[in-house]
Amino acid sequence: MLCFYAIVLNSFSALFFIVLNALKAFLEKVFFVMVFLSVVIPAFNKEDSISKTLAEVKRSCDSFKVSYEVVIVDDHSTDNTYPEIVKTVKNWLNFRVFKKVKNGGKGGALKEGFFKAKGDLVAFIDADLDLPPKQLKVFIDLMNVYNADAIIGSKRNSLSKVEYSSVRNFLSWGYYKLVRGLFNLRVSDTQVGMKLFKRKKIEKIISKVNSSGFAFDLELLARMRKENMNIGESPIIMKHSNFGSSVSVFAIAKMLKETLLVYFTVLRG
Ligand SMILES: Nc1nc2c(ncn2[C@@H]2O[C@H](COP(=O)(O)OP(=O)(O)O)[C@@H](O)[C@H]2O)c(=O)[nH]1
Ligand SMILES: [Mg+2]
Repeated sequence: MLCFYAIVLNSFSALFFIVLNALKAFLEKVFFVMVFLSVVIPAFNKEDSISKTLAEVKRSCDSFKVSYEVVIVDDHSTDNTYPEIVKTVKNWLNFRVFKKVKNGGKGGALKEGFFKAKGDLVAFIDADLDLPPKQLKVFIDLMNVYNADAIIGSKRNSLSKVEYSSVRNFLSWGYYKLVRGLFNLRVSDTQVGMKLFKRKKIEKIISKVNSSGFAFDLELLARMRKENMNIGESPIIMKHSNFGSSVSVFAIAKMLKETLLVYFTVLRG
């Protein structure tokens, strides 16, 4: 008799676990399918702005009335960025945070965030409020209108409103000329920290991107162009450096080196 009860109990527990696993797989599948928009935010030493940015991203995305998630990648910040993120998002279930064990540059963080993202559309946005997140809605609408594979922000669009220091303006202009000279990209600005992509369209391409610094965006766009993808532009509102900048002489030198590498590997390769 005891043996009979043991067999029944065993069968019930086995059945229970099978049902539980099936339910878990089902919920994961439903949740996976349901995410329309993933917002990826690379964060490096942004302790002053990160909480405000995340709150604003939440407010904006809630107002879009779409299913969304936010993926934050802390690139081994040396200040209080990571604890600030954890404290801010602790009750927001659709916000996930990852911390890199070593600083690897903005491009590396974006790539990691992209592969964690589940949405049909993936947006990259900067971790400060230089670019108000609510304008992402314009990017989504433009993507629909043009059936584009990507919509990228441009400071040079005639409708853009940009507040920028003259030094940064000059550097940006110089980089634009360099990129125009080297690449036939047909975009007016590769570097704005707000971009939107169709995940399925760039999944394979992004895994090939090698630039880990600020030239990541350029390499991704160059590779997309090579595959004849449709890249559209959006006007932006941008007020630079509400919260300081991490663009150093070292970062610029790395970016120029990576840009030349992209020229030789992607274009010529
Ligand atoms: N992951 C990562 N992100 C970075 C790094 N440096 C800058 N960023 C991010 O890149 C974005 C733009 O940087 P920011 O300092 O605001 O530059 P600026 O606005 O162009 O002057 C922000 O989201 C930063 O957190 C880095 O080394 N690693
Ligand atoms: Mg900034």
